[in-house]
Amino acid sequence: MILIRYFDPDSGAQLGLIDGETIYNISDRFSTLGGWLRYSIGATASLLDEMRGLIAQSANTLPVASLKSDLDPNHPHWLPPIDEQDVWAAGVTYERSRNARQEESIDGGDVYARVYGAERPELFFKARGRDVVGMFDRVGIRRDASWSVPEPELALVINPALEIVGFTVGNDMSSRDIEGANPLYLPQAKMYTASCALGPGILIQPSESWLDTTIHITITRGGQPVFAGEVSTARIVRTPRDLVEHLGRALSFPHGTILLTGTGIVPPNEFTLAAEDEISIHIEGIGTLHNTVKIV
Ligand code: DO4
Ligand code: MG
Repeated sequence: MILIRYFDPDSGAQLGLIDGETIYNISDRFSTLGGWLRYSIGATASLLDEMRGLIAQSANTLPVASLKSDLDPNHPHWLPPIDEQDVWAAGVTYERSRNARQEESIDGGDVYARVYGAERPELFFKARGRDVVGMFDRVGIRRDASWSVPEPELALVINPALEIVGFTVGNDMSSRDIEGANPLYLPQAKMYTASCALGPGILIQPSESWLDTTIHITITRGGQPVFAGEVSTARIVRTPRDLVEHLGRALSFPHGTILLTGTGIVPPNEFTLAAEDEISIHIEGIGTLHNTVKIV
């Protein structure tokens, strides 16, 4: 079952559950994702049954197909599946990410080799919830970067008790030349306008294991594919609990949080994104996140 946020022209941001081709509005029970995450504390075993109960009671429904892709405020459209939360990210959790970062580093990138095998994972702040881009919105590439890539990532949805209650699709947009010049430039390579996309919705699946799935990405330019890649989540070298435990060791999340879990797909070194490129990230079992690139 997929939990979404969407915009309704008459009533603003709404929460809904998707079952089949129908959205069941649950905003009279939960007005925010933060409220839903707080409610889920200690309730993970019965969460899905309770959501099925809400679907059975919902009198307010609309077809999924009625959510427009142009984000026109006069029509219902998708919103990113985040509100009061912030987004955090883990890095160098796949061998492919470690190798690519060592290649892009002007000094050989020993730090990436060290963190890949270390007990403590790399974790960094990615975006405020209000800055996250949703389905069909535009992601940014920096105007001062020469080498920009998307990072398609499985994202964990975490409640204030650090319980993993679901998964969504994420894009950790990155400037490889800026990070490659010096790892201390990581915040500039990773945190800028429209650098984080999430969506289309949250697969409600309380779990201590990785979703056993494949992440796919396709990038098209002028209607032609210019890059495609895929990776299995079985290739992540950390466990979800390891990442969440480190994230929550000395930091609390009263509204919950979303954690990107690292990329295992890096385009070849000669590839860089351009304005108007179309990025589609599909995670089997969750959905497909579509975004267009803009320069920021
Ligand atoms: O070490 C820099 C960032 C790593 C990252 O974002 C990733 O591996 O996905
Ligand atoms: Mg990343």
